[in-house]
Amino acid sequence: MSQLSQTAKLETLQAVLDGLMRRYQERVPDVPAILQAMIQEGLIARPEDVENDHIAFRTMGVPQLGIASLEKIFLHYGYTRRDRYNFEAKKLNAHWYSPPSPAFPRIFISELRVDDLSPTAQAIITSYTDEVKSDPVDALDLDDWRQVDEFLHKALWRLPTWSDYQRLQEESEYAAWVIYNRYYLNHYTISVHNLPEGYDTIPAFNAFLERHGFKLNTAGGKAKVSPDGLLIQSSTVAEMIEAEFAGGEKHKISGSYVEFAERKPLPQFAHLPKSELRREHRREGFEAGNADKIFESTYSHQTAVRQ
Ligand code: OOG
Ligand code: NI
Repeated sequence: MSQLSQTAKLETLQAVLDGLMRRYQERVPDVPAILQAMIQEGLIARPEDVENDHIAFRTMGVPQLGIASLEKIFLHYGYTRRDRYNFEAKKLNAHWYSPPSPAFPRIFISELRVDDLSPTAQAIITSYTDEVKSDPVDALDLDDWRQVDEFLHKALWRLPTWSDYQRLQEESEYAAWVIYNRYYLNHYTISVHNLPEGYDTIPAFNAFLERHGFKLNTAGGKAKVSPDGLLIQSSTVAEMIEAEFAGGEKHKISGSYVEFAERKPLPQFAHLPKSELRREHRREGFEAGNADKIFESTYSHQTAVRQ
């Protein structure tokens, strides 16, 4: 049973999100650079004016970790589990979560189906994840934001070796990403549909980003469009981070990226003027076909343009 009132819970959630965003902005220089370009062209007055459509995490699908563990944090703060997605070729599962109030971003959590990998890759992954003996979220006081903040940014297992990282990457780029980056925020998502005209669609916003020199993920085309045409997404290619591996060896690897989302009004609200459109009037949820390509924002065939 939680001891906190609903208001105190939302304050705790806000503190956890602020902590995630602080580390994320430091690790992804594209974030402050994009916000600066948006201010410079008059799209927003302050960074806080950006609407964050959703944030995303990646996890290792082993019994004591994975979606079932990480989601407990956000369910505790009032998030609701929504649709499940299955990415056959990438061997991933995912869920999205709707927030306790529209003031908070949606959350997307995916997990690697470790059991579906080769015995060699499974042995590498479990040699790290076996260091976590029981579900670590169960040991946290979720009403204490400092405990959650520390947990989300601490090492869950020893520093990987460069050879393990490379072996995993051959078989699953996602696995390699998680073995190093763990629960660091994978991306946050700038909502474009409420921006001024000329910037409020994904094709227009992509043009703005490219004019400023940002590199977009081209997998499946720069704009990923849902079959109903109402959810359009794009993303930058992940930032390269200087990563220290076991033994002090350093290599540049994929870190996190930035996503952009346009949610068009549902057909029954399409007649409303833009000023009257609220979140509930627009396309909700996610789209497996779009997500499948957005995952590739950290894959080497995309990050090659950053090397
Ligand atoms: C998540 C990719 C999917 C979306 O909005 O559909 C996604 C990831 O790269 O971990 O973010
Ligand atoms: Ni996303």
